[in-house]
Amino acid sequence: MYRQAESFIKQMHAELNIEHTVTDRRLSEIKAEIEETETYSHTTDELQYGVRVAWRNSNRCIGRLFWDKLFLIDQRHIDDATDFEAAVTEHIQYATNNGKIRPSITVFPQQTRNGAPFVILNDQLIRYTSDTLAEPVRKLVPGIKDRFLPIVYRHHNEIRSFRLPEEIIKEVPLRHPHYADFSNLNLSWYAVPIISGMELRIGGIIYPCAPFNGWYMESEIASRNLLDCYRYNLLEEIADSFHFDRSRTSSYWRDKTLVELNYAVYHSYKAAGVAIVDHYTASKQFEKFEKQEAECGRKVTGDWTWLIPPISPSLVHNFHKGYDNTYRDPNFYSRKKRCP
Ligand code: HEM
Ligand code: NRG
Repeated sequence: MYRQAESFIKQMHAELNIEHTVTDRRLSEIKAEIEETETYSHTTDELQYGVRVAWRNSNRCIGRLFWDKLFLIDQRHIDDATDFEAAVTEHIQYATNNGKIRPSITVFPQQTRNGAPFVILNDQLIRYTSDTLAEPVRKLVPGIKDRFLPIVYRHHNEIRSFRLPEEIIKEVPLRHPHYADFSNLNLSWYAVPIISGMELRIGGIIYPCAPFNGWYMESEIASRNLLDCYRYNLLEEIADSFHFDRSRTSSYWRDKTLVELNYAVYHSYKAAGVAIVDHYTASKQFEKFEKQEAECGRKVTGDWTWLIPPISPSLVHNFHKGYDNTYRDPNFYSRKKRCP
């Protein structure tokens, strides 16, 4: 634990040009705290810097240009279930900001030798009950009638759940500017993706409950959520709403549908005043991030299989280069394997 803390504090102080004497003082403080309590706690500044670097180190994320703008909501003091539910609700409201999405992270108490008071079992805070990915939560809470999943969480040793008030969940109706019949499908998607199934690790400390969000890239919704055969599987219905010729593969109806659906999602979010990025802009932003990191003398790590967009991948620069997929801390780690 001390060695991980030391490497984190040294990295932070070097990047922020903090004096050596301050570093030495902080390190001996941490050493004493670990000897006494088997752990230590971060100052607000350390947590602020730690969450931002965790985003910067997220190998699978194409949105990292804005890593140093991440907004921290420090809720490490919460131990009461009612306060916890209020804090989760507040995160959704603060982040949504009526469509002008604010990239944010709420950090709940860290893990100690007695475990941690809170863990969220949902993989995202907002998820439709009709989604195949809702299955693990539906098993835990049978008979859900709402459109959105309740939040299921562990408070110490007790599994609890609560409903989110629907009025705080912003959604976008999907329309196509040129294909009127597409709107007859009455499709919509929620505005803000808020990942709640990952744990955050900073300087040897584990935060098992630290939901975070940015905004969507259009292809996450259009190319994957709505079209994957194990998700909403809507390729044929959507192609028909565009009146494309599905009688032969060589009409390229699948590819045309994919492109027009990405176009529809992007313009629907724009029309609704909800932040979204297209895959070209995201990729350009990522290129800028790579240049910026090089200028700071840092190496960018990345997972090529996740960084390339699921539409026209070979038209963006990421496709044509390799990435080193080494994981560096601070970072976010998937907790899926251990969850029911
Ligand atoms: C993954 C975009 C903000 C951390 C991804 C993916 C995309 C993306 C497209 C791949 C998702 C997939 O294929 O399922 C963006 C955009 C953001 C943003 C456009 C806008 C600001 C953030 C923030 C954080 C973050 C604020 C953390 C503080 C991650 C992580 C993953 C990821 C950890 C991997 C998730 C996993 O393994 O399931 N991001 N992101 N991103 N992003 Fe971002
Ligand atoms: N593909 C998932 C969301 C994964 C993370 N994407 C982001 N993250 N944009 C989906 O719901 O489609 N973020 O923090 O903004």
